[in-house]
Amino acid sequence: MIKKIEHIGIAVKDLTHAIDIYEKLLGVGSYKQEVVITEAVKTAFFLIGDSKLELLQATSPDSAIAKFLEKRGQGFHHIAFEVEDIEWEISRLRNEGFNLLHQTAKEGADNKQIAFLHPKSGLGMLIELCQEKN
Ligand code: CMX
Repeated sequence: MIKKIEHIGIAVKDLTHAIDIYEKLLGVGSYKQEVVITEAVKTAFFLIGDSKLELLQATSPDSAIAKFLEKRGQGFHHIAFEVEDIEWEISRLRNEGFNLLHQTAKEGADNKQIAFLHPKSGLGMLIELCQEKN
């Protein structure tokens, strides 16, 4: 079951500068900053009510975020849905014909197991599935 929109990911060139802008915009500080080695990103999270924003800066030139910035520039990168059982959801979506970039869940930021769908499967939107780790 898909429970809710967990966060929206925004690709940025300079995380420190982006944190400064979003702190001013939202009137709250980032509650967590984390380097995710497996995704080659540095992230910062904001909580506004029940909603989260994730700012993402690339940590290597071949990171997904570096390629995205090169092709499309800064801005909306992905939408993440929180799911009850990520392996079950991966299998359900694969059976429905969606193109899963990960056939099994992997470690993500903010204490999550994650998997992505190809943007062509999401009508031009990159979609992340995530589940809180126990
Ligand atoms: N949203 C929408 N479209 C996107 C996209 C995005 N975030 N990223 C790439 N695309 C588009 C490309 O522009 C390209 O479009 P065209 O065919 O029209 O040119 C198309 O998707 C396919 O691109 P590609 O060249 O085949 O693949 P890329 O090398 O650009 O990689 C993707 C795209 C989605 C496969 C890769 O970015 C990926 O594996 N992403 C999942 C992992 C990830 O994004 N990690 C960072 C976030 C981690 C975190 O949240 O902590």
